Amino acid sequence: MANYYQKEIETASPEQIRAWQNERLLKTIQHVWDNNAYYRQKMIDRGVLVGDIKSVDDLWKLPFLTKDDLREAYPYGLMSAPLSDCVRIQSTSGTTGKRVVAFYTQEDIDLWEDCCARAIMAVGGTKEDVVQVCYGYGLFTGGPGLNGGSHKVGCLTLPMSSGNTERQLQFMVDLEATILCCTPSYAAYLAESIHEKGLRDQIKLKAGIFGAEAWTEEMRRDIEEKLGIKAYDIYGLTELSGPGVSFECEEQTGMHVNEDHFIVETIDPDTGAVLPEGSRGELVFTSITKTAFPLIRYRTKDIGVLKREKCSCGRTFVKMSKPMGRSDDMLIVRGVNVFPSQIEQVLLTKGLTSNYQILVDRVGTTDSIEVKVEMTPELFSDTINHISRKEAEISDALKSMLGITAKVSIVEPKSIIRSEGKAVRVIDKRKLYG
Ligand code: DLL
Repeated sequence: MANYYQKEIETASPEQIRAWQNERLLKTIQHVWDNNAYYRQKMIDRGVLVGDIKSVDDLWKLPFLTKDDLREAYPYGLMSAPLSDCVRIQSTSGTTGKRVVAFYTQEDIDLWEDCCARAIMAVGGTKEDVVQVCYGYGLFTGGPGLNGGSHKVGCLTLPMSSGNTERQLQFMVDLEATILCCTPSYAAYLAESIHEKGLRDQIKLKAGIFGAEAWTEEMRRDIEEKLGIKAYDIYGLTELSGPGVSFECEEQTGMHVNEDHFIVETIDPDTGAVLPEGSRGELVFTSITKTAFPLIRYRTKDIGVLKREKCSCGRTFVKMSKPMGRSDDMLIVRGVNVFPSQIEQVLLTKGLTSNYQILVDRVGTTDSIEVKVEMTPELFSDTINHISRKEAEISDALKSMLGITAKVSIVEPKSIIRSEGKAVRVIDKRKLYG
């Protein structure tokens, strides 16, 4: 039986959802026009006035917003409510350039937490559950978002934040946590530690809500098997609120976009043309219920596909595929596009783990790519010969997946640094040379 936080909304008819979107879009555009000089100027430059937008069908007329706009308008340029109405900021972990800062009124936080509550209930969460939140707290949205959602459902919430794995495991066992919220890479690390400490029989987890970074279906199966749970995906970004822009239901076949709060489009990343639903493209979101920091046609750089079909859970919101990788994450090696997720898929299919790292370098004018992956306990007792054969086998599989040759090195257990938040999968030394 499907479990909902706001059943009438989550299962509303497509006509009803469209009606909400039309009404809220118009309200948002008017609000932004009145309160945000930066976006108003963008509209004027594009020759669009408020009156030109009569419904969602006119969305394409509006200018895009990008992360560069957010950086340019930093810190207050895209705030659309008086400072006195704003109660919180969150920020991206951006390592280069200016950070992106998002603002929230109390109502914005409230609606965001509702989205996270929907995600928790979609995985079967009820007030009987004990939710262990080990996303980072603070500026990162993962901890605060899921924490708020868990409170709304009425779950006992463990605000662990990231790191301190020993303590995570102690609370997980002692307090009998049933739902785990963290990045998939940290979930894999926790699973590994649980096995090493022989705690598998003492944990009561039934579900995990994992997101904030790309992860493959192979990694999902690996985590599910190791922890004996169902692993669900959750997507979001700071600029749009945080986690809960979309979330997976029991069907585990893509994430329902909270369409009463966000309108989603897919566009051709090169031309900006809107693509029909079902085509692979860059995901673009328009927030339609936010006050402090509404974003119109925000380009995420995440590549995905939208599917509007009947879901067995009863939800009517459109589903987005797992983002197939950010256009930012894509490596171009010897002219070939390489996504880390493709490499992960090969490694896991070949019986290795998600403890891997991709090193890209350039010698002279030639790019080189090396994949380091840790040995599994089975391989550890194998002969050097056998390990070399395994390396060659993986290299062949990568060649057929990517079309280029990658050096594969099976390295000692525990030699690749574990991640407590978003994993760093790629070290691109070419960038160091400028
Ligand atoms: O990662 C918000 C979040 C927290 C989502 C916890 C889910 C769970 P940012 O740090 O601003 O926000 O990063 C946003 O992370 O544009 C995607 O590229 C990536 N991302 C987020 N969720 C997923 C996911 C949070 N489920 C950026 N799968 C986004 C793949 C994801 N990538």
